[in-house]
Parts: sequence; structure tokens; C-alpha cells
Amino acid sequence: MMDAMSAAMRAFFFVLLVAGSALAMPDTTQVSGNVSGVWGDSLSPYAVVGEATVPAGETLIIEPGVEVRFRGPYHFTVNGVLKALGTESDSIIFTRDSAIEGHKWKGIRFDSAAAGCSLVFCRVEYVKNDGAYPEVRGGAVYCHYSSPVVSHCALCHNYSHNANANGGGGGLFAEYGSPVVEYCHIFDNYVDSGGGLCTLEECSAVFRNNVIEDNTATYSGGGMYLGVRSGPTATGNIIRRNHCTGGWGGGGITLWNWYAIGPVSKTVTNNLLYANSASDAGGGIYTRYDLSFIYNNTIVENTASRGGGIYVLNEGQYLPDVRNTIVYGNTASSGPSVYLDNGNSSQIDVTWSDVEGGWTGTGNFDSIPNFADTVWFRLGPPSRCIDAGTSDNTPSQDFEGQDRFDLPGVPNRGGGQYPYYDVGWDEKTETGVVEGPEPRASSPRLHATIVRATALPHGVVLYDATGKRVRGASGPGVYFLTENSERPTVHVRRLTFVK
Ligand SMILES: [Ca+2]
Ligand SMILES: [Ca+2]
Repeated sequence: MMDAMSAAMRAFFFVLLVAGSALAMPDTTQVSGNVSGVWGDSLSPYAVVGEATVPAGETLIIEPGVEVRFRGPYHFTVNGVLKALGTESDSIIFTRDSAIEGHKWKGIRFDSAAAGCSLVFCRVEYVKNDGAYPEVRGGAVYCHYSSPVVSHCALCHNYSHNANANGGGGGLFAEYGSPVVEYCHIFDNYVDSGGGLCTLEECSAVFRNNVIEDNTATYSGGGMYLGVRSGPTATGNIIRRNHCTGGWGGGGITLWNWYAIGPVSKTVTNNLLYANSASDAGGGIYTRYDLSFIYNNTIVENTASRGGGIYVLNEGQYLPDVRNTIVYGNTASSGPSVYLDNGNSSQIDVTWSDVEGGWTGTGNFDSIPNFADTVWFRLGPPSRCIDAGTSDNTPSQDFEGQDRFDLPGVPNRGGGQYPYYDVGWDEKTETGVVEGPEPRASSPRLHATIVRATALPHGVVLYDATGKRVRGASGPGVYFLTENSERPTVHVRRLTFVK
């Protein structure tokens, strides 16, 4: 009798176990090895159970709504063509399969990939690279002799770090080639150099209109590290609340070359660097033997020990060229605005700029910028920065694509010609976008966070695309949220609800 009951109970539990397994993995498609063709929503999620490669000569197209979930430390290597083309209302997710350490993966790695690769409306997260050099390089995306377009993506929660500080590029690492990263939200990455983005070698990447925030670098460049021999362009980016905890420093951006190599220029224009910090040098920008064009940036409220705004090390060779830039409200025990290392043998050219504490150079001045708000740092009248810049090689549009403008009633104190460029990343216009407290609908392109959410976290307030408060997401669409209803412009995020 006892034996019979035990057998019955064993059978009962066996049935439960089978049912449980089926529920845990509904309709999963397992993939590994060479992959190509089309991955569609109907077979999603795709579980990656081994190394996966898009071979040379092959193409993999991933359709909107697909989830690619990794079950181990596998590389997703692209030698051929990868087109992961999500949409604003239905993104593509690359992530670990479950929230365990063993499911962190090795990232999307473009290695001599063919032309035409692109990631659009993708979320790429929970990559962990901690091996030896060079394997450790890159978080979400790594590019080696490859030039993909990465657009409207969230690149977050990635890790690239080892004991020798060889890691970098939590969002993207590029060497050689010319990738484009635009309209992305790059946040909460932890690396050695370049918390958000990193370039080295002969790389002419373009990084534009991204929000790069809350990243950490242990060695250099909390937001970006634009390194030796590379000549990228960074324009129109918000770079805020990034940190460098050791090494050289550079809370916001590190720009470095090496004097033995000869001049290689980087272009850094129309960026906002706000509230970044470095434990040692360069709260906003750290520059080292680098001839960079640093035009029309707004560098405010960054902190460091040396050089709250900008730190310079170059022994007088290859001077950074700063124009039309605001350096204000930064703090450091030595050189709150600008610090020249090596007993002042280092030098920097600064002209047509508003530098707190003053700085020698044509057109420079020291005047409270009189910002209209503390999120977008737009200029409010009667800011001294209006019509006070130069048009000499500086960008003819501001961070939000507005043409430079001659504001009536303001004297032209700049060095260039009509329409008289402003100093800083913003051009003050009469009829432009909403100034001040309602930026949500005015610059939506700057917010590209894509989340899969069915319920709002506690304390979050949701707005629709017109700025009207809504009680809940009724379906797919674009929404904005704040995490603090008392200061609704401080933590604005754009949400795209999918499915
Ligand atoms: Ca102007
Ligand atoms: Ca403007």
C-alpha cells in the first residue's frame, strides 16, 4: 500500500515538474554558432546558448519586438551584416536571460564587419567583460575595423574592467573605422576608461545628440575617452553626472594623444558637461597632449581636485583650442575653472569664452551666464554670452539644431560676422523652442531611453508627448516621466512602451 502511494506521489510531482519547465520557457528559440537570415517576433525570445557569429558574406536581420537573451558569457560576433531594426514603439532587447551573474554576456562585437550594419531602437545591457587585454575592451558594443550606425538605443548596465585598467567603452568602444552613435541613452556603465564611449587608434567616429549619464570610469573619462591616434567628433551630447574614481581623471571627457605621434585633432562642439566629477584632475574635460577643437560647449558645475572645468597637460605642445565656451560654476581646490599642469609649462588657447575667474585671450570675459534653467542651460536675457562668440570655424547651429541668431537689442560683442554667434551650447533665439520649465516636448530627440514596462515604479509621474500628465500608459506610445514631481524637469526620461 505504501509503495503504491509513493509511486502515485512520484508521478504527481513528475507531472508538476514537466508543467513547470514548460511554463518557464514558452516558445523559446535556441540559437548558437553561425546565425543569419531573419529573426522575427513570432519566434522570440531567442536564447543564445553558445558563441554566436554572423559570418562574413551573411546577413542577419532582427525584426522589431525580438528579445535576444543570453544564457552564458557568449560573444555575439558580427563579421557580416547585422541589421537590428527596432521601431520607436517596438524595440529590440539584447540582455541576459535571467538576473544571475552567469548569464552576463560579452556584447555585440563588430569585427571587420561588412558595411551596412545598424542597431536602431535596441536596448543592449548586462554585458560583462573582465578578461585580459585586448579581450576586455568594450561593453555593449565593440567595433574593430567596423562602422555600424547605432541610433536611438539604450546602452546600459555594462561592465568592462580588469586589474590592469584595460577595459573601456561601456556603451561602445571603437578602434579603426568610423561608427556613428546618435540619439542614444548611455547610462550606468562601469569601466576603466570611457564610461559611455571610447575611441582609440585610427577611428573617426561621430557621437552626436546622445545623453551620457551616471557612468563610472576607474581610470579616465567618466563619460567619454577619446584616446590616442583617434580623431572622432563629439557634438550635441548631454554628458552629466559621470565620474572618474582614479587614474588620470576626467569626469566628463578625456582627450588625449601622444606628442611623439604628431597632431591628431578631435572635435568637441555643442556639448553640455554638467555635474561630472573626477577624484583627481579634470572634472569636466581632461586633456593631455591633444590638439582638440573645443567649441561652443557649456561646462558647468563639474568638480575635481585640479581643474574643475578643464585640466591641461601638454608641456606646451599641441594646445587645445577652446572657443565660444562657458566654463562656470565648477569647483576644485586648484584651478576651479582651468588648471595647467607641469608648473604652468602646459598651455591652452582660450578665446571668445566666458571663464569664471577670467582667462587671458581675445574676447574672453567673466560674467555669470544667467542661464534660463538648470537642465538645458539655455541662455536667458540679459546673458553676456549672447552675441559674444566668434564665427571663426565654430558651429553654425546650436545643440538643438537652431541656426545662430542675431538677437535684437543685444550689442554684438563677438569676433565674427552676422548673425553673431552666442557663447555656449545654446543659441538664444526669440521664436525658438520653449525656454525654461517645459523641455519635455521641445527636445524629445535627446531622450531615447527605451524600456519595457507594464507598471510605473513608485513615485514616478508620467506625461504624454505633449507634456500633459497621464495616469498610466494605455498602450504603445511615447511617454515622458519624472522621478521627482517637485522638480519635474530634473530627471526627464523618454519611455517607449512596447507591446
Ligand atoms: Ca547670437
Ligand atoms: Ca537654442
